[in-house]
Amino acid sequence: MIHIIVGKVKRVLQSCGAMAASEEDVKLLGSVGSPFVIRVQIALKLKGVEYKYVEEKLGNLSETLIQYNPVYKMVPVFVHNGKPISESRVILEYIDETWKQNPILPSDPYKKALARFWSKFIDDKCVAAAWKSVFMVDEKQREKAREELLEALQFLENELKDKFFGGEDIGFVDIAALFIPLFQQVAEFQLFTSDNFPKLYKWSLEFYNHPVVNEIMPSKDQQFAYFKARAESLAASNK
Ligand SMILES: N[C@@H](CCC(=O)N[C@@H](CS)C(=O)NCC(=O)O)C(=O)O
Repeated sequence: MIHIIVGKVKRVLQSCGAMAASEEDVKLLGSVGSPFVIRVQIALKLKGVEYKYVEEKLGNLSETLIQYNPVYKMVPVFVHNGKPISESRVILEYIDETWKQNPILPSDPYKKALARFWSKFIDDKCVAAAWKSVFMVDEKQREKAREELLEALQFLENELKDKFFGGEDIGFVDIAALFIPLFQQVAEFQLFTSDNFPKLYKWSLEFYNHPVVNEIMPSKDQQFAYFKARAESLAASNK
């Protein structure tokens, strides 16, 4: 008798849990092809979190987006139960803390600090140099940025010890670093090969072959369209 009652209680609790999960209001404002948005999409997919995607047009962002992110006026913006969060790395941390399954940050404080350090390094050194190496008008400045980028990639090459930066599974740094293989596809120059950066090269193949990444990564055409829109948006804001 007692186990029948326990079973009933469990089923009621489970259905309450399902209701709570489906009542969550999870929204992502993004722009197709944006590496920063893809970061968030990969994290949500890894966690199995359902969300509503709202497409924004770069250079002509919606009023809603600007209300949510008046400081930077950028995608991605993640909205959880009406509360907006901006900046892709901040969003990743929020997602990891809110949905505990399949963690993307290590629990060990030192390893967590390192993951934060390297993901910041990727944004500060790799992403910045990558943009410049493509968008600078002056050929000399583009060349200088390319050298800076290669220098930064060497640090990452040295840092890569396992299959992924996060070990055997994809983690925070891998997600942050998706910029690199994505950029390789659209850049007119060869960023890394199996000769100059063998570990990064192998990592990029493993990364792309990961079923979640593979499903989320945009097509080449979408990436080109994104880079074109980004270039136009940057040019317009510099006028
Ligand atoms: N640091 C930001 C960078 C986000 C960012 O650069 N977003 C770009 C698109 S990739 C954007 O929204 N630009 C506004 C525009 O071009 O109108 C993050 O990590 O989320």
